[in-house]
Amino acid sequence: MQLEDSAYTIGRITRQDRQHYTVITRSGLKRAQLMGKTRNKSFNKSDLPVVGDWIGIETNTGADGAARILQQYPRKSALCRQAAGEVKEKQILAANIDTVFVISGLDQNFNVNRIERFLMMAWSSNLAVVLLLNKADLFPDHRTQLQALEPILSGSPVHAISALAGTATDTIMSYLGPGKSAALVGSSGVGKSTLVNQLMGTSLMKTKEVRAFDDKGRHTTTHRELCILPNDQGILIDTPGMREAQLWVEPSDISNRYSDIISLSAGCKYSDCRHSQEPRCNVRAAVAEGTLSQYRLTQYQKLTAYLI
Ligand SMILES: Nc1nc2c(ncn2[C@@H]2O[C@H](COP(=O)(O)OP(=O)(O)OP(=O)(O)O)[C@@H](O)[C@H]2O)c(=O)[nH]1
Ligand SMILES: [Zn+2]
Repeated sequence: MQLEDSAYTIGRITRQDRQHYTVITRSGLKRAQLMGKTRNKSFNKSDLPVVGDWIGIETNTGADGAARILQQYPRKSALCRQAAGEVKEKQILAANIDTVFVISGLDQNFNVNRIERFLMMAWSSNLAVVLLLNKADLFPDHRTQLQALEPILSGSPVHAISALAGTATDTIMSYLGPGKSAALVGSSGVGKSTLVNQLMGTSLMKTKEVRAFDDKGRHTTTHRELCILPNDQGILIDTPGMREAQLWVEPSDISNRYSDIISLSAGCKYSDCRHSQEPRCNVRAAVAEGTLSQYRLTQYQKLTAYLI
């Protein structure tokens, strides 16, 4: 790994527009660009730098003001999904994050299946997930929604919040802090921008020049964007509204998360047992005995259905 010297600066990508990047470095925000050579070298699109990645850029920028990206550091984690389009391809939504906040409205946006898909996207990326149910100011009684979610949460924490009323800050901050990064995902209109505005407070205005603003001067999510929260409270990566989470599931994701079911399945009569109708299924036997929950098995079966 090359260490920082006067010709070389380390930074973290805050924003990406195709091969153009904004990078936060010790000396402020810099523009950076991926060289054709690096682009072609990357066999998989998912190897290219994304928001949240740590990179090394040249300190002196070119005539166009953009520095060349010289190096990309290995990711400690990545939030993945299947890229939209015909080709089956992995897409990285955010790199080097500790937690995924899945945000849903308590209003007509509330949809258990959709929420479950977002949770599964985080689980299959091997990331901790926190579910935020927004617009609680409009739905002070949200017991029905919480009950409907009970089966799918698998122990993930859930919080009813109001981004608009500004009551969410303490909840969000309890998962963040110095050196911590989280990504915010959810469908359009659930309140992601409202929440980011709330958390960023006045410092949002300070970074105005690198943000997209709508005609009311609010922050709008048109790109994935890394926001540095004030007072060293951590980092939040905002993502544009997604209609649906298309999952990207690899065998290792399943074996990491469901090692108990995989061990149990060694005792099934058939080695390719799907643990649904097959006779002498050791996994269903564990459910019948109460040592494995039916929900956990159902989630496992749903995730395996997405295996690439
Ligand atoms: N009542 C209420 N309205 C909210 C709350 N949070 C957001 N809204 C409203 O919901 C609408 C959508 O909020 P946004 O923050 O733009 O949603 P978004 O998730 O960023 O949407 P995209 O940018 O399309 O992804 C706006 O009119 C907000 O004022 C809340 O806690 N309570
Ligand atoms: Zn079985």
